[in-house]
Amino acid sequence: MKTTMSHSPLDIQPEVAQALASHAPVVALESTIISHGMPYPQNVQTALRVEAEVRAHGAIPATIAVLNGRLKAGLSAAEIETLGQAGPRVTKASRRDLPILLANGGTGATTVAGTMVIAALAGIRVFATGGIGGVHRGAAATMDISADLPELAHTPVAVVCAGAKSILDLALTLEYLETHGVPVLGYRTDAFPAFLTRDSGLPVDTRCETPEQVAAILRARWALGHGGVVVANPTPEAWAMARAVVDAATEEALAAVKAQGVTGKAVTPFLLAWLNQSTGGDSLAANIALVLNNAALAAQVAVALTRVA
Ligand code: PSU
Ligand code: MN
Repeated sequence: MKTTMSHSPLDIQPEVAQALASHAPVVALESTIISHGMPYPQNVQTALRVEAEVRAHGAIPATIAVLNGRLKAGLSAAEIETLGQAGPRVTKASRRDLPILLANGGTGATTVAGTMVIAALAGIRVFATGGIGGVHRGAAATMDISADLPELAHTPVAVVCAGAKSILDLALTLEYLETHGVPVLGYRTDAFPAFLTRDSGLPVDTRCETPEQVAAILRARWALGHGGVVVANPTPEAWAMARAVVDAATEEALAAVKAQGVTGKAVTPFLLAWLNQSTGGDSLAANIALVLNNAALAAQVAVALTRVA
């Protein structure tokens, strides 16, 4: 039987391709946060504001997704609108979902793991998101560990985030990252942030005061080999929530996951939606503020990376 070499499944938006070719700063952005992480229309508004924030800090944004069986680095506003309107009807695409979407011509919104895969293929080294997935509470029994963590172990992309939500077991999440050699940097903090709150009570590996210090560690990481880095950037003070409020909502949300038998990739979107509802929109407002904050820092880090060390 005659076989042909398949051509690349990756489409890089012309503006992004041009930036990469000229070694100009580019920041990758994920799309699960659009379709599964926030309600419409705030999801679309936020995604467009995040892109503008990246530009305002001197870098080119590349929102990443899978559309009709093609890996996309850089989306149009119309494509972002489509993903936002479709919401959870589009596949939540982590690494294991990518080959299925490619072969079947499917459409998916990429998680941190899925976005890292495509960013690395495109040659993008810096990525901004809200929070990373992690080791779930009770993982010793459920084995529910986000594919974001092994992706951070292997794929050379820096992920700027506000830490991870306290719906997870953050101590075990940091243990996993340590075991797999992933540096966790605190941006102007000594504490690993817990997304809606600024301090999980757990330490980061080192504190950085400037984007240049972050960029120096990224260069050193990649001089030693492959793999990701977590750049943990606490939610701005004005938007951070009280620990007691978040803890109470989290306990309720975890109880609902159990009672309703939610499992697999549905767990994280279910917990996020529950928190948004039970905090009367406060967590959504914080979520939007922290993503914008991460986009600004990621752009500054991408700019610093393009400077000669
Ligand atoms: N945490 C958030 N908001 C999010 C996510 C996580 O606070 O939107 C999304 C990200 O796309 C992340 C994914 O990569 O959930 C993790 O899902 P899972 O736990 O199924 O790997
Ligand atoms: Mn999971």
